[in-house]
Amino acid sequence: MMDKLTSKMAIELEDKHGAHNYHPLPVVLSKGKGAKVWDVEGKEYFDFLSAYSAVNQGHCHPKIVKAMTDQANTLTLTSRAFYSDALGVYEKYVTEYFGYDKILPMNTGAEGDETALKLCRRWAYDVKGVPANEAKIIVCSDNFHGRTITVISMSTDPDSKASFGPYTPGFVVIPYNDLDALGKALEDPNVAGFLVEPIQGEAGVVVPEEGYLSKAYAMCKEKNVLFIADEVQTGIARTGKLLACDHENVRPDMLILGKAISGGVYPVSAVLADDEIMLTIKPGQHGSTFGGNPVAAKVATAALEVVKEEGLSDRAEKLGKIFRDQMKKIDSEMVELVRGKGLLNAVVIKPKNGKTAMDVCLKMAENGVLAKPTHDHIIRFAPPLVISEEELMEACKRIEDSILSF
Ligand code: IF1
Repeated sequence: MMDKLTSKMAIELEDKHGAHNYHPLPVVLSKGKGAKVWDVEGKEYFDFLSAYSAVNQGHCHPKIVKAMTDQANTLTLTSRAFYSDALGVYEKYVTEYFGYDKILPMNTGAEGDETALKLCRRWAYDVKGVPANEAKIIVCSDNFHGRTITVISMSTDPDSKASFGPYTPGFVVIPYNDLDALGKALEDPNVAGFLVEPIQGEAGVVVPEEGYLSKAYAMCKEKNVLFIADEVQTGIARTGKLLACDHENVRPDMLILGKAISGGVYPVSAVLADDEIMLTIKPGQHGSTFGGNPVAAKVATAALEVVKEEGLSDRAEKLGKIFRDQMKKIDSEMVELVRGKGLLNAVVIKPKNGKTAMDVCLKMAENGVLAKPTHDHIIRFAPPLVISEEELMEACKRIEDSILSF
């Protein structure tokens, strides 16, 4: 019988036997419930990362877990070589939920983005009439859309991109939140789509100016270019609306979802679009072994029901305002800037006496709040949307104590 696993042992196992493609905080989690997680030694934390906004409904939500276990005991996977009694029912639910003709179900966010890129190119050739292999897709600098070779071909982040060439061609990079640059790029008749995050998550929760999304959408429509929203991180109530695009009443031509569409219980992603776009892909031209499997269908249905039943969008809106107010009250020159929407927020940390955002995160972990810096000086704060107001206030106090300790 192996000795009881300690945090130290768990870290050594991962270091010895796992690829070193991450450098985690030295915290070994073993239990989660709601807005809280516990490490191997039983220490309790408020989770302010939510697995990068995948656990919006809270850890191990009973309704979502039950949906998974019930289906897992019935039928887990059929492949799409056959129909299943779960997929069509889910497809009807989710297309009506978001207001689109059809869904193409996949598993990870990156697969969702790849699927949207393929649909956009296919639409370019079959509908818009762009010459074969000439389709261009506009993306923004500092984007994050996943880790596959084509997706990193669109990236401007050396960590994501360097030394993985040769890259997929056909992408035009413009600055984020810059309508003039978009206008110029749209002059090219071979442009088929504009792929954009409504708020740039990995870039450090960069919120564009009011009106950016609606004006960008209108400019794309004028040039018969598809507006493609990557809501993998900003979707599913995270920013205070069901979708971040809803803040500007923009209905993307293609909507990419992932992460919290399953409440963090199971890998589920999706592309939603109307028939003119979706039906350009014919049988045998795209797919995936697990895409649209019965467990994914039941889990995603339960996760989306929870969003409505528990009013998670309104919670995110209300609690997000409280969070930003609390952060702005912290009397420390380390707090340079607070920004975000709903419960997707970031604090830009000004180093003090050599102490950086990472030191703040390590101190916060000691004080029972988990978060991780993105790009050196920015701490992203994204708790589960089910966090209570008193839990949020307690966490804010711990964050303040951590920052004031320097
Ligand atoms: C990692 C970042 C966040 C995403 C958007 C697609 C995907 C993601 C807007 C791909 C995924 C994750 C990936 C994870 C860490 C996390 C992340 F730091 F990498 F950039 F959230 F900001 N579109 N984001 O945010 O979805 O294939 O991962 O399911 O790779 O370290 P995925």
